[in-house]
Amino acid sequence: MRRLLAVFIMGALIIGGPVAADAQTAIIEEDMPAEGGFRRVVLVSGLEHPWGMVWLPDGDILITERPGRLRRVHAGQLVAAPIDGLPAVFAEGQGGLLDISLHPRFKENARLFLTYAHGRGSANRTRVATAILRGTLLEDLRVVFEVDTVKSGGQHFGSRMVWLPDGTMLVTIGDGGNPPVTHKGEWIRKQAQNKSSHLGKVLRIQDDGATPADNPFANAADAQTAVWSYGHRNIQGIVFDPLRNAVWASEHGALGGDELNRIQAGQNYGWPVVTYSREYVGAKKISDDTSRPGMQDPVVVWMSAIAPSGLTLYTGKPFPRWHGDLFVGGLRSQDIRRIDLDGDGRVRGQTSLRIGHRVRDVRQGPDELLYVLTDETDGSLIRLEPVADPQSPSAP
Ligand SMILES: [Ca+2]
Repeated sequence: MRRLLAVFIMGALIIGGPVAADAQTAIIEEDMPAEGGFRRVVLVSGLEHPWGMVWLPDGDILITERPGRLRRVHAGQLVAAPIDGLPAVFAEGQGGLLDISLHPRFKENARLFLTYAHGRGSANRTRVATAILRGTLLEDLRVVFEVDTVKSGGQHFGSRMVWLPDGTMLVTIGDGGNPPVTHKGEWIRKQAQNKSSHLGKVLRIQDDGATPADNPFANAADAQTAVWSYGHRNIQGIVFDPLRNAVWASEHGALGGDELNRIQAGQNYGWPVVTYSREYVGAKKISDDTSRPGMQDPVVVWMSAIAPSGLTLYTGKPFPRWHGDLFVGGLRSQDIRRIDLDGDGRVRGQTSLRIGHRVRDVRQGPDELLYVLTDETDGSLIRLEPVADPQSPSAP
């Protein structure tokens, strides 16, 4: 990559022990060079804080709006009436109706899944619900999972969903919020290290909300059985990578210290014991340590926060240069970061797809183009389409 301004630090130098050859962290200190070869086409506008999207088998798109509505895009047009039958949501701060996902056997059962914030300002939590989509209506709405630990305030609900090839689902849950939010007399964010709380975790559940018997802590006395990985602050991007049989997640830090992690079952990703982040108030270091034995180092750290939300792996043909790369949405950076990966998942470089709006979600559509949701009162669905790019070796 041209002008890759990243510092690669060998994990061995930090933790002093044997590490795998690929145990390194790309620490991004500066803006990345702009990626070319695409144009932005606004397909739909007038979406109020859109958060997640999914394609139906007929090509229609369902889009969640954080205030609590589910919208349908049919034949390229936003259907005026929202879908009926949605659950009531706690729509304050970062809360509301959040992610959406189709059951792996949607064609047979018409089941979709929603995550949302439930409750009130003084007591709320993330829920996962499922319902059957019939035309303009959700039927048989059922809550299949809810976070065990009740929190206050409007921060850190997570909550992206992704299905694994075995038919189980990963769902991301935030740490409960920044100081001064407390739980049992200490900062609630410490719950990210407490395996007996769902806060600050990636969870693995079945489609009925039960926990699979082969979860890493299924038989541990001191853990919630749904825990898949822990030590997370707030993950709003997760994707399964079939090319490398890996799970990737983008995670909000506090002031600086946003992360991309390769998520492995049973592992501790450090928050808030190890982190590059600083406190919002006073910019004080949250920890003196950025790495410790027994904790997983991030693959990428953004020292100037991009505020990552939405993550996808590009596997299409229209952008051959991007094949096998990760695309990370940035709310604060108002761009999408292309993480150029080699076949083993090592970072080769990073570029910026300038969007000019807060990016809440980025996905690959069935037409193998990239689709973007912008987090605004008048938010948009944008499609990225290829154009001739002089940088591309295949360009004329
Ligand atoms: Ca971490």
